[in-house]
Amino acid sequence: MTRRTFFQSFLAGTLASRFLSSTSGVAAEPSVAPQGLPGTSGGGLTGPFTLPPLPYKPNALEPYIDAETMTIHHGKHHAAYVNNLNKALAPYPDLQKKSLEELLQGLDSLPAEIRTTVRNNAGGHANHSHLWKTLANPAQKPSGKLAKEIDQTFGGYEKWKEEMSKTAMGIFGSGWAWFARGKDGKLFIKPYPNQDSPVMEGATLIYGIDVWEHAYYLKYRNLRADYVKACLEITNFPVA
Ligand code: MN3
Repeated sequence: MTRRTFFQSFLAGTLASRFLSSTSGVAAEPSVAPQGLPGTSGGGLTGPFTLPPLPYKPNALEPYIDAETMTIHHGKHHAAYVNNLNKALAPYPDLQKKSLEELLQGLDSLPAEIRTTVRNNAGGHANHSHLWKTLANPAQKPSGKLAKEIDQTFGGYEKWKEEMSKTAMGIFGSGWAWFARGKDGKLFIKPYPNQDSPVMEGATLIYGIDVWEHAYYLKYRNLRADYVKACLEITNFPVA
């Protein structure tokens, strides 16, 4: 069985077929409601938020991140955050008009019964939507003004990588190491638990390392350090 055949039979769901079709050049199937994930969305629910397509093929980041991990991470995990968020917001038409940033920065004002669900799933949707856009193989290193700021703030790109690695390795359990720009304009690197993110503080995401085991366990097993090292080889910084 080829790798591709394996994926197609393994991920025979609607989402996966659409995903594979859209990334392999085959004509996309007509738009259908998102597939329900067991124990999550309840199925067929549409809502204000949608899963963005991966901006490259699932194997584009090999050998650093394998295609199977990318396919499941995007098509199952990220999709579940989107579905769960839509489901939580379904009884609240006014909240459906809010952006991810507005939801994450206004958690305290949300109804108590959906606050944690929105925190986890709007966070997950925002974090992963940013993540896919900021990975590339080969890497696009920081340039221009951002490169200068990284030099000034961290003492150079290699030192920045060390700080990102240390932060990612220091997280106990699931979370993210985020490199971001605060509301005060300053760059920082900080660990966040679960799907929390600098967006909650009004900061702007630049680069994150997802240290949930779902991001690496198929390939790297328990070797988080090797996965973190790989993440720092596929950074995609905008040309600045
Ligand atoms: Mn993840």
